[in-house]
Amino acid sequence: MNTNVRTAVLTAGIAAIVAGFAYACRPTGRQVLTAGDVAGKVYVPPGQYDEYYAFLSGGFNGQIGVYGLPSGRLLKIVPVFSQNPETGYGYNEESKPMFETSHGFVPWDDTHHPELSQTNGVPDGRWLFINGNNTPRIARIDLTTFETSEILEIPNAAGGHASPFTTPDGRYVVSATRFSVPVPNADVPIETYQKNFRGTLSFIKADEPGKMDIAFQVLMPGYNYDLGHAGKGPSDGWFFFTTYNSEQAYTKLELNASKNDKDFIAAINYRAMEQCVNAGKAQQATADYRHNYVDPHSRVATSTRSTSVKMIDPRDCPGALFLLPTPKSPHGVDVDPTGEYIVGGGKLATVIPVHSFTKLARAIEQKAFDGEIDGIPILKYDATIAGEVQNPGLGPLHTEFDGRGFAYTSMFISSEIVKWKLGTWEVVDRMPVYYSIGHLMIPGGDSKQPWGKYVLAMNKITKDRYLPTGPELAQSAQLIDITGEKMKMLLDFPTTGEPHYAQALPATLIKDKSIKFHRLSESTHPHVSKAETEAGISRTGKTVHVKMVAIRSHFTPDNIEGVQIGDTVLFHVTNVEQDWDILHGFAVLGANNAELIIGPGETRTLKWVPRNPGVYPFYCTDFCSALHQEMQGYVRVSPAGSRVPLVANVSPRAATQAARAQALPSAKRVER
Ligand code: RUQ
Ligand code: CUA
Repeated sequence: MNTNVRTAVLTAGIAAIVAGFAYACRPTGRQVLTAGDVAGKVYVPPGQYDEYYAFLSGGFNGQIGVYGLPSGRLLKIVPVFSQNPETGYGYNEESKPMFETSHGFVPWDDTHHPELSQTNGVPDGRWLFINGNNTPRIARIDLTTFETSEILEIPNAAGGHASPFTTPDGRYVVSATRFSVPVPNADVPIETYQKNFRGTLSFIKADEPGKMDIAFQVLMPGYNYDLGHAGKGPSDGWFFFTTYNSEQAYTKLELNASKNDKDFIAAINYRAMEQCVNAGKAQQATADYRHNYVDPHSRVATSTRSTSVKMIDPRDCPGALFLLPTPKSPHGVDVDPTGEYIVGGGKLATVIPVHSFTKLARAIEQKAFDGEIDGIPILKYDATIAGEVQNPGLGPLHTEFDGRGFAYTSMFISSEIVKWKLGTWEVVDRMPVYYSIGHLMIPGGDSKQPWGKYVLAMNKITKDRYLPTGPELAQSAQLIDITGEKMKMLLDFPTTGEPHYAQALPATLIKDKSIKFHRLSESTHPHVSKAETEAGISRTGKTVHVKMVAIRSHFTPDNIEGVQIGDTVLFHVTNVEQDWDILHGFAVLGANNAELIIGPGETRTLKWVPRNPGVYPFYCTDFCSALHQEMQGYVRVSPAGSRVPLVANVSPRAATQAARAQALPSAKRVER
């Protein structure tokens, strides 16, 4: 058979397998625990807490779902790359800059990989990072507030998929381009792919809030880059990335990127690369990217533009980058807790290949090379491979570890989790999952110290597992007990969006650091009202600023007159409550962009451009108190040029101040 025919047969075969397996496998053979046993293991009695926080990517909804484990209860949605009406994120004026990119305002992206910050290779509960896949970005979520506090755009990249995996010392998170593109991007024929298209690996400084930035980028061959993980222990200082499409196809990748028996894991000694960069071996390359950051005191986001990065060609740093042949179109690359084993997930491979770091280091020393690509030496497969897990199932994707010497690999095509032993490579258990598992997650399961009590399966297809809800069903997670020799299925629970990957850690590492309210006394918001006496109204040209206070159960002011057609009204509403979980909302009839939700001690701004004269009510949208329904007010809007004076019923002191501030502009207006 020539290669094309063989590939076609293989692809057809895979398609048939996918179709056959994807949802045909109902529970078979396996002893399922009785309902009573299982219920006891996932039951969290009313008033008690879950043992773990789990952070599940929301996939195409651009958010993160925070769940308690083992109950599977949804605790919160943290909006990251998508506007969210539940919090007003991306609608209120303070948070809009978080969506600024070199392409303008991008309020919806695709999240894939949550990654907890680590100290000494162990999740520390300070931050969570997650990637935006489409317009490549990385966000930092502050785990004291469960809010997105920082977003960095990744330039010279297209599709930030292998991202944002962290180094054990927390200095860097990474992002590798999924799609190769011209670097810098340029108008070239697509058929010049091999000549003009390149990949980049980005190392991003991540250990200081507010200071995320590209430390350096590494120029790579024009492949697709899929996933990455840092070395640890003996392999600390190295980073491993999977590549596929080493064929460098640019059309019908399904076929044309599945020809080679092996693609590569790129192994990069990033400390050596860093030294080369510091020694001036990198070029200053043009770039265009944004860094968006929420000031912790004003809670106002700003967006800053940068226009260059340090870019290094591996040829200028010999000995820092190698390619490890790995079968076949590998997807995941996972490093075991000891740091010795590097597991590839060859989605079209029939084995799970495991490289040894010791052998890798020796192979480099002995120059056991098999040619090179763009100056990057290719190591001999036999020189680095530690073993292959035989007959693991079909479609190995991702591997996590329990810290007791076992690995768990998700098998997409055969819809199962396979447990195998590190070192002997023997399969010791299998658990069917429903259906078509992508990632799996053990709390701390990609770190030096897994809390190996559960594995969570995150499945792409739900089919018949829940009550039908039309053509689109909830995505699905399944919780499995891994404390015994055999895995035990405990729980199905639906998830929001597509939970590509997740991270989890013991709740004790986070829960006591959670902030209960923002201190009003520390607010530096330019339009804060720290007391009702500071509320008021003022006009600058055609902009009306309303400084408003929300407190149980009224707004100050609650009646506003003198707004005219042609004005832009900015309601700066401060929730002056200093109490946990007391939020207020603000909605005004006809506002196009949003409502507000205002946390205790916070100031949020709603922009409103009234279109017709009339009287418009506003009210609190968050049921805050017994008299929540009384929490309302009116704005009177008059025609342009009207003589209705600008007034708001605030406290007498505030009213005098406002009148003084108004004296000039309103006199002018009367003359018009
Ligand atoms: S991926 S299903 Cu986007 Cu992490 Cu593997
Ligand atoms: Cu304030 Cu309801």
